[in-house]
Amino acid sequence: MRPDLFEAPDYYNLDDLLTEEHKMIRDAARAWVKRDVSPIIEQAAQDAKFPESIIPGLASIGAFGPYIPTEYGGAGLDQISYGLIMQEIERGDSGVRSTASVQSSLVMYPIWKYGTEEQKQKFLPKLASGEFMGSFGLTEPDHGSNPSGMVTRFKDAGDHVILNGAKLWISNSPFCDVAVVWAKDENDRIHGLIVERGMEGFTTPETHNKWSLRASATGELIFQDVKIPKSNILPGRSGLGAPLSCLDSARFGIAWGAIGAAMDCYDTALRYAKERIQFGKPIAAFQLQQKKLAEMITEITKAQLLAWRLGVLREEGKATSAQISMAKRNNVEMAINIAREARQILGGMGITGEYSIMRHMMNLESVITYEGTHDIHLLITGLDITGENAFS
Ligand code: TGC
Ligand code: FAD
Repeated sequence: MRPDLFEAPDYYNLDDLLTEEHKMIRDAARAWVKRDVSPIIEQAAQDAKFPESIIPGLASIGAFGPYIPTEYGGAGLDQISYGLIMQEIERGDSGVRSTASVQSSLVMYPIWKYGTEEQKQKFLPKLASGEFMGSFGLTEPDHGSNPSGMVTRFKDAGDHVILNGAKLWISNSPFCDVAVVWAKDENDRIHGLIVERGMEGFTTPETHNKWSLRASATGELIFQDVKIPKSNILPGRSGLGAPLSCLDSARFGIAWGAIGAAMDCYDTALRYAKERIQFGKPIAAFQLQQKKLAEMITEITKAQLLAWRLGVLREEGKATSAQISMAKRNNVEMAINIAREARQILGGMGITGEYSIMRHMMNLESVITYEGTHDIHLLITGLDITGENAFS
């Protein structure tokens, strides 16, 4: 891959809306991605291998638990800082952002929100430092968009419970130390359980042959009569709302992250268009290419404004789940469209690993599907504005 020459677009001077601290955090994440992610990420994607060497770096920029209080090892930052960190990481690669999203919003968040003090002390500092890596098991082979139908179950057995079932499409599963798993009790009520590697009957086979998120490890979580101490059940909330509240936090991060992928594609295409000569002039001089680039920067700017406003609302505790859905849906679609257009601007070069665009484009096919598909987010908005439930 070529040297990373990324320069972030800021067409509407959105930096003016950020504090000095926001900019400092953003710039530190940006510098780390340029130094430690860009040089290795193409090879990692080609090899379909998560680059575990970047785990300490992710921890050092505050990507593991940006908004988790410092007393538990988190960075104690606000929601805009969290968003900016996700934006910068996904500028490098959506798979790396996935690892950070899962660790922060889907593992640390539920332990922090719904765990006991003992669970928080035991797991959060190690997850924040990257000593422990986590995964989140909601999706099952037969229950993706409809997690309420899950069949993974546990039974009371005195001082412990016995867990049986399987989760599919689980980011970080092949190397996770702990998994926050959602399962039904004997009364059909959903609870979160902390499953630890080494527990007998717990296995995490990797899913191979993905054409998307190749630098992120995806796999299964399989439970065959796994004995889980009752002290590993999250007591603070039960029901589907518990995992869905974690998704709110992760979807918020994706709404910002997708902007990073789009910015990288736009910046690459703009630079290429100015340098590539055809018919005696730079292709940037042709109206057809200008249309593509002008539309890209317009869509990126709109997405930046949406994400920033959502960050303010979330910080004030006012953001609704439906508002988060809208931003996730809009910004991921924006990014995937930009990746496709940017790929065309590079012509044949666009399909190679010399440039990041095709990798972003393939990654975004997962991003538009996980954390609620594009369709599901549209239906969430539909329900919110009409009051009519079109899911089932
Ligand atoms: P529904 O009846 O609407 O809701 C059940 C209960 O949950 C409450 N609720 C929420 N609570 C918090 N946050 C939200 N976003 C919530 N949405 C709903 C709701 O109020 C209700 O509470 P209560 O107290 O009345 O019981 O549930 P439903 O079964 O009709 O489903 C609704 C639907 C389809 C929107 C939901 O199931 C959904 O979002 N499906 C998509 C599944 C999904 O997003 N899976 C993601 C798996 S994790 C992942 O993909 C990680 S990718 C790795 C990475 O991030 O990088
Ligand atoms: P389905 O639910 O079977 O959907 C198939 C199609 O039907 C979609 O187009 C969908 O939009 C449509 N559809 C479904 N229901 C409706 C409806 N009511 N109305 C209209 N259309 C509908 N999950 C986790 O729990 N943890 C993870 O860490 C995780 N990581 C992932 C990593 C990757 C790379 C991928 C690809 C997925 C990951 N997922 C994870 C799972 C992800 O959340 C699911 O793939 C997603 O929720 C969709 O579920 P599904 O794939 O079963 O598709």
